[in-house]
Amino acid sequence: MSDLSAFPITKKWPAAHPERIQLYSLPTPNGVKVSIMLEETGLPYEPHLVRFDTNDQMSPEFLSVNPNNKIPAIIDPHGPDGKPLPLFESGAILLYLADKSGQLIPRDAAGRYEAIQWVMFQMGGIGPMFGQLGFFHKFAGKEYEDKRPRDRYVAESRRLLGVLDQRLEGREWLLGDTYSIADIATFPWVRNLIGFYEAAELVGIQDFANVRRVLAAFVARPAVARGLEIPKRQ
Ligand SMILES: N[C@@H](CCC(=O)N[C@@H](CS)C(=O)NCC(=O)O)C(=O)O
Repeated sequence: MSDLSAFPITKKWPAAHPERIQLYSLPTPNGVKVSIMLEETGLPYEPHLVRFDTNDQMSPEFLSVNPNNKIPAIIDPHGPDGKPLPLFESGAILLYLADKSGQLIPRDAAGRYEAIQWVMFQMGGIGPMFGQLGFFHKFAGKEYEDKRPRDRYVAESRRLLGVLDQRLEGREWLLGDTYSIADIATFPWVRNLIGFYEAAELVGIQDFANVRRVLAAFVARPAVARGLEIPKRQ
């Protein structure tokens, strides 16, 4: 039986199954990357809901695992050398779970770096830029009279969608025939941009047929459909 009692986060979110990976998350585009990955790989895990309406992400218990106060975070009770491993940053978690499960990342070195490259492209480009577009288009920033910040993020998001679209030309997934963590990192953000952020028209999503095709294939996967709803909102 694993003992996670040394982790303060387990006081606020007790582990009913401490031998399973503990997931602290909310179904946002960054959060669902990890629940989708866990559903795809079949690794046993226990999800815990981190509520933003009560600022759970700012609690000392959550900060003890992620000092950057952002979901998702995990604790793997059986990390490297059999010791518990706490981890934050969705890209790092995807890589870790791919290595742990031996799934969704190519085994050859060149393929592995190609996957990492596209995960980094999402983490450094798509996530931050689409996120800013959401702020200026849908949230508090939409009240700003000066539309230049919004327009900058629209232009940058369109540019990034163009890069993705070109990459997907003649390919089933970002790495070709192989579905991978690169797709799991990327497509929750594309879905969010045109769904929750209601920015489909603003970014001209019609111009990106390959992106739309792969997004449709992504959301049709049963593990993706399950992961998008985990942890359950209360
Ligand atoms: N680079 C981080 C970003 C995580 C992130 O921005 N999470 C958002 C939800 S999508 C969050 O927790 N926001 C809460 C806050 O900023 O207080 C990752 O990919 O894990």
